[in-house]
Amino acid sequence: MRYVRRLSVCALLLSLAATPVTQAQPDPNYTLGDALGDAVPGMAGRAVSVSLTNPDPVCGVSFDIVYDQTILKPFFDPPAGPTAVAFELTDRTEGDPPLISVAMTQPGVVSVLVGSFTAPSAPIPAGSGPFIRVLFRVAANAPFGPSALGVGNNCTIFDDCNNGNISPTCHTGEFYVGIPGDLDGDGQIGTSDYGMLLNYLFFSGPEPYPLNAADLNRDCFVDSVDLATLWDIILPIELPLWWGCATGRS
Ligand SMILES: [Ca+2]
Ligand SMILES: [Ca+2]
Repeated sequence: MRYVRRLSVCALLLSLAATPVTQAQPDPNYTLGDALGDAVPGMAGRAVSVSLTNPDPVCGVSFDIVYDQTILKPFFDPPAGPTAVAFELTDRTEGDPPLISVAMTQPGVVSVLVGSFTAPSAPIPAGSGPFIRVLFRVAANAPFGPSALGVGNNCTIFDDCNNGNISPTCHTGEFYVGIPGDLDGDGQIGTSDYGMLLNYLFFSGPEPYPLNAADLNRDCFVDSVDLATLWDIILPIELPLWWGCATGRS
């Protein structure tokens, strides 16, 4: 069973104040960010995954996710506090339970802190990939297309749990609001989307983006079933039935 201790926002601020951030050139070997998510308008509880690359184990990380308020709203977790935002851990952070604070600290900003801060513990092992997923809901009137997810403010890696900080290279990501079946992002569902999926599945063509737009039966796989489903959707749109002109049996 997953065990997670939450920090209050006050504890978060106190811990950050007690841990002076070293102003240094970003280290290209350590990266934080690449926040990615996708959904259709009105969808709730959609995960924005945030990635971390660290060649050595680290004690923790802190960063802000800056999002477009007209498109995204935090998916709150009321039992954890009035501004607490729901999140999920990944395999990278589940092994050694860290302290976690995920909270909306101002409109348009969710602040995240993950770490133990008790030397010599190092809860995040060396590796690369998503380490936390923060949940949002998508506005019902969100426009289609990408919007930036900034990861920059307070972007810090806590190296050795003893005030040893690293300035990582911080990468901005994006949230994509899409239409199921629109795989080329032109806002329409048509034969070009079918061709793209056919090419991807059988001819090593480029991967549709976002890939979730191609999982039309929501079984978490993209395969020939989705291709057939897409054709069923396209057929009545692109090939309307015609009134015939027959005069007898051929
Ligand atoms: Ca399209
Ligand atoms: Ca599928």
